Amino acid sequence: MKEKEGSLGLFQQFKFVRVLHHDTRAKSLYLLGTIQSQDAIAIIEKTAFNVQDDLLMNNLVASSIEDIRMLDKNDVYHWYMAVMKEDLEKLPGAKVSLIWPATQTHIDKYGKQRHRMITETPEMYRSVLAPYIETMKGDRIQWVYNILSHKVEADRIVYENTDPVNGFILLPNLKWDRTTMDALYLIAIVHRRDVASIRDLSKKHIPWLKSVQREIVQAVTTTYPLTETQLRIYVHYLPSYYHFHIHVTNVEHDAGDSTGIGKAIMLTDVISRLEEMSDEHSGFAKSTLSFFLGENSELWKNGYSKIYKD
Ligand code: M7G
Repeated sequence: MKEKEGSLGLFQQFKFVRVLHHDTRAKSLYLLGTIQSQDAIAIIEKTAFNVQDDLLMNNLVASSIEDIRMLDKNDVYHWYMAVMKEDLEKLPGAKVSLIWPATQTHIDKYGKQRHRMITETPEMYRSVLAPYIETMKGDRIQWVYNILSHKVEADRIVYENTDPVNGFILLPNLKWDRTTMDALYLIAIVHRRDVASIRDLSKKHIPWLKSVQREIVQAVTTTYPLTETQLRIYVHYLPSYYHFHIHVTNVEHDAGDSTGIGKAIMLTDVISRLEEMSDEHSGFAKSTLSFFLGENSELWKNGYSKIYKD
């Protein structure tokens, strides 16, 4: 195993404990282990084909299949198992992520679990979610502050508007391999710290949201070979991290639950819902919002399960 940037040591120390989840459709594996007696999560996923690579597309079979064995054939149908060529720079076979030290919230998030649909009224938001959000600030979003202060990932920034109120940083999501254009996945993290989720958005934020959307489109379309209509720009409710951020993916990318109903809301829909609100002071704090929630989460176990009681 070869590793760059000095993190090989961490993987070598990973002691397997149990499989948290095996997603056969996304071809990814979530493992719980320990490193130096602290919990660690390793996420291993097979990479998508890089269809932008001309060489690969010109002769996919000759250039990328190293070995092949026929399983069977029937009429015009032939099927095989194959060994694909791999190369760490141009054709990496897998993307691996490590969360260490991992908290119980991380373990709950990545473990296989059943889900519930929550219909959250403004009152439920105030009594259950708002106090929970307070516990999810600080250390839990240190990675966000590290990005905003250019401490880490600074060389990856695609675009930045440095204004402390209206500005944001656009950079690759850690889920993107930074190569496969069909799987493009960026994230825009706002500089202001007074918006934890869409619940904090009201009509006064409309001009700001519109300018953020405009700047994202401008930055992405000038940096990558994509047009505005090839982008899916959306937010999560519920997000995992309570500092306002916007997801930007290639519309072709299947981001699984991330784009699912009950979690993803298009930014343009957020803006137009705000525009339709009649009262100048109204916003999402007064809306009823529905979302799905994992049964392993604290928010279900110590929050919404007590309200639903079923
Ligand atoms: P979310 O809606 O709060 O969470 O989005 P979820 O989509 O995981 O439910 C946060 C997004 O930020 C996710 O898509 C993460 O993949 C991405 N992300 C998380 N971390 C810890 C990092 C990081 O350190 N760097 C970058 N670039 N992206 C991250």
